[in-house]
Amino acid sequence: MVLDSIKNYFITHYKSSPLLIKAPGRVNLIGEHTDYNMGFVLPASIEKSIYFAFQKNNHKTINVETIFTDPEKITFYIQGGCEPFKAGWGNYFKAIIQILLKKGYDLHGFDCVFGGDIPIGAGLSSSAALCCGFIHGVSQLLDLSISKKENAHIAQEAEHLIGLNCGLMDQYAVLFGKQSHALFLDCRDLTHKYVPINLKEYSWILIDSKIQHNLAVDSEYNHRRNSCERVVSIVNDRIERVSSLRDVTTEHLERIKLEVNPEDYKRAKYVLEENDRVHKMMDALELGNADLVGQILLQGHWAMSKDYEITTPELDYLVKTGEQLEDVKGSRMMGGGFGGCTINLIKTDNLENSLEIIRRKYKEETSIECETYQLEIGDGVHIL
Ligand code: GAF
Repeated sequence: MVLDSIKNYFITHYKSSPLLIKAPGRVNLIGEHTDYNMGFVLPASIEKSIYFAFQKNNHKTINVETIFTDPEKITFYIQGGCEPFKAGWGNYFKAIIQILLKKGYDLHGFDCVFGGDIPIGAGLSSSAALCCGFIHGVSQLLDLSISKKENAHIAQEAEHLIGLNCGLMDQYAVLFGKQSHALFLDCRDLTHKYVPINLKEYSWILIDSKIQHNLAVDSEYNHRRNSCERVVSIVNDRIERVSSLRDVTTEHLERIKLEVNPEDYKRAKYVLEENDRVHKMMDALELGNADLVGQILLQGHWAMSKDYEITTPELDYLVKTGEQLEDVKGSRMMGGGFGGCTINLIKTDNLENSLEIIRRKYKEETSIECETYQLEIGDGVHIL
């Protein structure tokens, strides 16, 4: 539906048949805040996406517009600079255009209309979809031959310019995702492999707490990263040369425990344990053991709640409610934190009943109507 609206709008207003790009959002099964610590993650690209329509123009300007959330048309100049704009999304395109120009890419001039159905601030990485989809579209339209790897790094740099010192999980999930599979990514050497995640008799369900986050504005995300970096630097000073938490062991942590501030210690310990959980999850999925998968989800959630301290009371309530239901094997908050969705593994038989209970209890507790979606895993960014 969104795609049709964009296509029709483009044809009516720009009088041509555009190049169309689909850029998915992502979920993450496990491995939260491990990417910038060079650890492991297990995300997947989803059907909910941002769609882009592109055409070249002869005006030496880049016109980007959306008719959906924050409708606005922004004009950027290929010599650099742009007209003043209000919409938050404009900052991402501004940053990307700046980076592409700095890298020496010739951007000629083009028009772009975009829009999508990824809920914003729901932990489904609409910003990575926005950045990676735009970069891919520009590259295809203008024959720039930007590889997926370079795309991921440009999109990450754009996030950093805007203020979120994120890792590369979201960009890799959005670019390399594959239908019906999760993507196991080693964030140090950026190698990946695909993992089937179908568990017989169970469904993966997303529950949107409707508490929206804006990680680039909340400084809490960057504070977590700083905590991890402080621990790495103490291990470096006191024990041995390490370049990230990936090289730090539990023995290292115990040896420096008295020298690190207790909060940083707790954060680092969480990251080490979360990396282990990614491997445990891979094993549990391979065994097709839904109980074990559920337990790992729950361990991950409560560690994020108590040690990394990035959940909210609403998300904790959703997870706790699921824990009381026999058919819910487990759930956890997903993404950077401070709002967004939980991912849940729920018995397919009687699924609607389980969801009904969760929706009702959540409403009673918080007065908020949560939204539930069946997880559909689609392919990474591609031309339509
Ligand atoms: C956000 C970031 F963008 C990712 O890089 C990752 O750190 C994630 O939070 C937490 O796992 O989505």
